[in-house]
Amino acid sequence: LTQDELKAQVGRAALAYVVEGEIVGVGTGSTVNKFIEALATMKDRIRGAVSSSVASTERLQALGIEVFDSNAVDELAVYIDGADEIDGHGFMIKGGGAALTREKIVAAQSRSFVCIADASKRVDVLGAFPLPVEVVPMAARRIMRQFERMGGIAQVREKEGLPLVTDNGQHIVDVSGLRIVDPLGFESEVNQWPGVVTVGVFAHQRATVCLLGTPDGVQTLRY
Ligand code: DER
Repeated sequence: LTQDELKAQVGRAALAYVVEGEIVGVGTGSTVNKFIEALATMKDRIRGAVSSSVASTERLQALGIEVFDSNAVDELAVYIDGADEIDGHGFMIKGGGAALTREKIVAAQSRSFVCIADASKRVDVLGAFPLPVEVVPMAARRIMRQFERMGGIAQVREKEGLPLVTDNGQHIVDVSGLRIVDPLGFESEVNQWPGVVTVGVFAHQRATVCLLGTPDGVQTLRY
């Protein structure tokens, strides 16, 4: 099975967690794109979606699925999203797709978080994937120094030679070389550095279920 087929496999498997007649929380990324394609097959049996990015909103709307503003709904039953890494507790590194802020917002208003990922995302300790951190541009340099003081290697994410600008008009710093042994503590610590918008550690908003695509089929991990 190619990685693309593994993503399609878990994208389809996630349909089982969508509550009919309700609004579903939808994340961002190539695995979520497979879920969105699958979701279109049941679009008449859901009310619509709350989206975590402009990119996902456009894909949902192109398939005839109504997208609601996050403020228009109370709690969502389920949020479906991918991850760059997920550990044995359901703690994740996210933000590879630069949508981490809105992803964490929609995850926070959802009662359950179903992570869909291919087996390559499963790790014991978070940090091999460069940690995305959304920052207010004027604070980038100081934040990068603070990560370097903890042994990280920080760089501003670029797109076509300029700093990438997120849906929220901010920049992203990617930090490699970290070994995050206490995701809850790390997320709380970095969250309160001045200028940090969102840190891509999802520990307080961890997954409740992970559908892991493996060559032997979909593994369901619960946390
Ligand atoms: O940016 C994100 O958080 C995405 O969900 C990312 O973590 C997963 O993207 P992928 O499904 O394209 O690997």
